[in-house]
Amino acid sequence: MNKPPSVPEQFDAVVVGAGFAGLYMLYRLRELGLSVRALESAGDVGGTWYWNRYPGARCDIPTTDYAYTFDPDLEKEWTWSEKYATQPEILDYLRLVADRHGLRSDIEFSATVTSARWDEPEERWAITTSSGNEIRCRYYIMATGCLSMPKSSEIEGAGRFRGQVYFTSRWPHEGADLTGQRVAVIGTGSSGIQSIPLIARQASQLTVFQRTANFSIPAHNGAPSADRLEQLSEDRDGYRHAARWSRGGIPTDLTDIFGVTASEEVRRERFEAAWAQGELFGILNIFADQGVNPASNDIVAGMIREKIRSIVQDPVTAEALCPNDHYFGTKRPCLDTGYFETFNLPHVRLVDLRAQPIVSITEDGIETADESFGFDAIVYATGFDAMTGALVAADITGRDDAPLGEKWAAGPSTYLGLMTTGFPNLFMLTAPGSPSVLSNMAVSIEQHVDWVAGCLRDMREAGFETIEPTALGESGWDQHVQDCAAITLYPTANSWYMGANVPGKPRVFLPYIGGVDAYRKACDDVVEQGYLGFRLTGPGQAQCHDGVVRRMQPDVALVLELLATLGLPPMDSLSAADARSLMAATAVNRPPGPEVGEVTDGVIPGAAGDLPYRLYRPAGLPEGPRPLVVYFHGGGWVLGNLDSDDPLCRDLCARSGAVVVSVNYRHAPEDRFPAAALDAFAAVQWVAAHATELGGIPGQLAVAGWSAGANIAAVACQLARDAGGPQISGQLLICPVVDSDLTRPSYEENGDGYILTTALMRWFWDHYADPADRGDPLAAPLRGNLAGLPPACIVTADFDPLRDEGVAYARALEAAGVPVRLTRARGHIHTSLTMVDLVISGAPVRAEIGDTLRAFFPNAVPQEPVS
Ligand code: NA7
Repeated sequence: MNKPPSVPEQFDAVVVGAGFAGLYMLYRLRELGLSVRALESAGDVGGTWYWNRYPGARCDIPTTDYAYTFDPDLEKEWTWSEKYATQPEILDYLRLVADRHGLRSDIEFSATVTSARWDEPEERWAITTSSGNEIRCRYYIMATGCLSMPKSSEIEGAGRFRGQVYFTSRWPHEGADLTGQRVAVIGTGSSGIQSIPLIARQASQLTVFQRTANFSIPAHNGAPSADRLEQLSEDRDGYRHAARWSRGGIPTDLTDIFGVTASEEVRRERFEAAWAQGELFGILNIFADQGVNPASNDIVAGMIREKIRSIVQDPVTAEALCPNDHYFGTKRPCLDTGYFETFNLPHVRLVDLRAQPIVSITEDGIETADESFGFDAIVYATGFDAMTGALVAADITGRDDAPLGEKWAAGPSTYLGLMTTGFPNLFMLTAPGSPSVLSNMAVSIEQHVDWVAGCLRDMREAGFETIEPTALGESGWDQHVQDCAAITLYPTANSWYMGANVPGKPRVFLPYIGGVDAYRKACDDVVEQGYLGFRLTGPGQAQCHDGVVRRMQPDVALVLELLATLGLPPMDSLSAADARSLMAATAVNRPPGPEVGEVTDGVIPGAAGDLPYRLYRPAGLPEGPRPLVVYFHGGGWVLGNLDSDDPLCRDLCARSGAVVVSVNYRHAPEDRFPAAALDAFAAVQWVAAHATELGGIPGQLAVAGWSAGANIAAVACQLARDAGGPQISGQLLICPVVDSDLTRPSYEENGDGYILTTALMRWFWDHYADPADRGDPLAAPLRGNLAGLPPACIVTADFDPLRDEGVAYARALEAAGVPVRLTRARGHIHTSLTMVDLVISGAPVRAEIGDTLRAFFPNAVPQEPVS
């Protein structure tokens, strides 16, 4: 196979790696009729399953699902012997696949890629290998795995030890006989937890050095799950389809039970069932909110700790084995066979490195802050430079001689976890920004390989030869990946998902947590939209449909999906009474919002009769008067009441430290324009006049509102200015209605599908004001005199029909000399910010609003914002 370096071999494609991903990629490229060379540094196929030969190494996804599905005959012929297969069995499986499809003839083994350089004029990759060969190819595909680059040992003195040294990730092929030896294992991730019980069987003494206690549940290994086998035999295609469109790559009925609201009995029942089942996606699916809500997560974590305490006899050891520094699931949980039980053996000891850190490895063993240990062998189960390690180490240089490592110095950036700008025709399978390690890898690998193969086929058919993401497409995807992570608890942990296990590695959440199903849909949408966010070129032609494939906040998208399944009638098709009932019904099970110190209801005189109000006093603040915020609810002047915006008012109160007075006003069509606006002004006047008795600071008064409530708040500010009082410190207008012109572009772009529709807005106006009145500044404050108004905070949402008029009001206020803070709720809809604790991604925007409210009152006692 070797050729003199002066005559580079030419291929259409080079694939690096012959593990699960590389083998299937090779298969698909050959199927396309491309010439392909696969380069594999190991002596055989298998990837992860070639290297990780430590005792106890097994998959942690059930074998019924941890397999290729592209070859139906193989599926029928191959039978896994266990629920979780051992490394040798999985390696046998991959060898069989390679042989069955004659893949070995295109694989060069023991060939490590030393560099790859994009040759711009030739539009080809120039690849060199450890044997000095140069290979040239059009398409360069990294199938190098997510956990393939072992973390180098950063422990002081690691090279000094004179006994045997083993790495779980590079276990000797001939095995290691530890019989009668004094063995140390450093690391209690999956590799440590799987190997420790088996090493304990051989060692005369086993000392486990634990830096972080890890969550693990019993695998209950044995025969493959009868239930899954039955489902497969009944409808294999249906089962595989369900896996491809599932959250994690295994068919799972996602629960809608919330941990925080479930009864103790339901909690226990669900936990015990998951514990008995022994599957990762089961224990991660006890409650719908366990990945996002600390209180729900604590319920699961607490139950696992109970189990650990019930297994481990020595209470001190049990306590040290109980994880308590991260939320359950935020570091990869483990499946074990007798792990915790191992610590009941007399010759096994746990050393808690939090209590006595390792000072150094010595010639004879390990020295901690408290003790010196002598060992015959040290086993490092210290993990990997995950997800980016193997890619960066492969010395890839793209356009303008820019190395990938430099581009990713502050964290990886990819489009769809498949490609990255500046590196044309470089495909990365299961790279950062794709579900990969958070999913069943077998399903994710097949999806990535199929996407790449489909892309190359499409390019060939259209006559394109290069493909590269655009900067916009890629930055949009990076943002989406981080948005998805930000609403979960995952970024809080020092995990390898965050790069936190490797000293100096940037702290960025690496995989895509939005789900295999959502991810597959995004990849498909990109193709359907003409390779959105990619630039393609070929002889005499180029194509670029630039754009961002997912701009909406992921939890907002989930809310919209859920609403769509309810099949509710459009509000604008209902009577006002029915619309009010519908609004009340949809609010029934929503989260209540944060606790505040005190909530009292009362009545104030309005412009034409009493107006109910609800007052929220902040908790935990020093006694004494606080600034006041008069708040008006949304609902198009037709809907809404004190209850409808209760969670938002609690949130505003908690974040701002102000007393919030939410006031009802007369609604249309019973009381049409200008009743609501006049009530609002009357309410502001009354609250200002009664500031002291409401617990407020006289002269420190802001007005606020959402939607139509923001409309009347803005009008009240204009009326107060004209009337010479009361003095208003600031106006907070959240997604305000400020004009009756429904032709701005946002009414077109966001006119349908985002809860508030253009049709509904029209319905609201029809109920509220005659066409002749709609230009009156009391209805459309944008058309009024804006000079001398109080400082404003205007919040607009990207997917709101009202977005553009909010921006227009901000600009107009600024032009009139009014200080304005325009806050953009990126990726949000009109109702997002009111959905407290439901649309979690709204929290940072509400935090910003809280800051602005506090800034309206510079003389008030400064208060800590709620987190
Ligand atoms: P992991 O899960 O990264 O576990 C590595 C373990 O080694 C973990 O307990 C680490 O503690 C520990 N570690 C790492 N560096 C040190 C040092 N310097 N001193 C002491 N302890 C250390 O790797 P695995 O190989 O077990 O599993 C990887 C994945 O493979 C697994 O998630 C499955 O998906 C399959 P830390 O938690 O960082 O404090």
